[in-house]
Amino acid sequence: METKKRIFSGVQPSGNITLGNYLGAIKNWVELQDDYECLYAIMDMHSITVRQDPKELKKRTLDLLKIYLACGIDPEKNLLFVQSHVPSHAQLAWVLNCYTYMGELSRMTQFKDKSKSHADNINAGLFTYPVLMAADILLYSADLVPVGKDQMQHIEICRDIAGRFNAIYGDVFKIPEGFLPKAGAKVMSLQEPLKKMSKSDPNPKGYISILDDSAVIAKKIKSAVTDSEGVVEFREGDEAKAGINNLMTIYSAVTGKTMDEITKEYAGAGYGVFKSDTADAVVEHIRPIREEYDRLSGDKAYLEGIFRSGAERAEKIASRMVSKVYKKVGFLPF
Ligand code: AQP
Repeated sequence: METKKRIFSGVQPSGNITLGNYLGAIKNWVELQDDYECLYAIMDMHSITVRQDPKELKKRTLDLLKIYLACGIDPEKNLLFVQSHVPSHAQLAWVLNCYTYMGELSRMTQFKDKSKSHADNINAGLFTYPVLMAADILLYSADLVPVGKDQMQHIEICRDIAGRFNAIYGDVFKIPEGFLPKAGAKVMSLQEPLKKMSKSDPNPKGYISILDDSAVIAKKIKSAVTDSEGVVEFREGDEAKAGINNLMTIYSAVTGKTMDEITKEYAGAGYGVFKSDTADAVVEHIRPIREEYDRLSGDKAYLEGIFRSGAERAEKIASRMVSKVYKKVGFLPF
């Protein structure tokens, strides 16, 4: 029997899950769950590289599990767990830290961006974030890692670290591949369309949260920054069109229409109509997610069962890899 390829991915519970997180990652995961063996984690350890309110973090962790389920991730088919419940992540990350260079980490765009936006807290964890991410992936010998474009640089460094380790100790780690969605790989801020949409954006008008209500979504899309040309046309790389390119990306991702089809549909129509239809399409797309999320909110025991069994099953796989790595580097077994 042919064994399925393995997938690992995750999202940090560091804010309100955005349409960017959904289109760039979670929506894609749902499409992959039948053809791959999938592990989807809630990356709480990553999230504390930026200060979090402990109460909020706890709440958001459970909320994110509900979002995974509400988006259609089936807990019977996939392994769902919380990163901090599986100690192997921290254990492997430490070893990999010793096989990662300061120079390569200092080139990471996310580190540079977050050092600017959190200038009062440039901590070592923020710097070594990609090493923990490499551990997350390599622990499970994942073949593929579905991510948005912003995370591709971290996949590259993960591949470099794994290759370096393998060159010294033999074939220990599987070298993973990044996997981008067809549409929505990079959703931009609605207010600053040259910046990516982020859940930690201090301006909530810049992002759409999966849990925003319909009126809020419509208002945010209607006030999205565009240009004065009034032509609904996708022009890759044209900074002046960044706002409209972004809205077209969103519209295309939720309706499945191509850019050409959208351009034809809105020829001569102007931005008002297009924005209004985009808002409707997003609201309709999100509505069932929101409803399922609300339904799940009343079932704490069910959620707890999922993350408990997920952690046990994940640790079983991950601890085998940690033992192998410990042996390779020469730690005394006990
Ligand atoms: N704007 C985006 N467009 C497409 N994909 C995106 N992703 C994030 N933003 C976009 C993808 O979502 C997944 C989870 O991301 P994460 O939570 O691990 O961290 P992130 O990439 O740093 O996401 P945020 O929203 O920007 O979080 P904060 O503000 O906390 O840093 C990843 O697959 C990512 O590619």
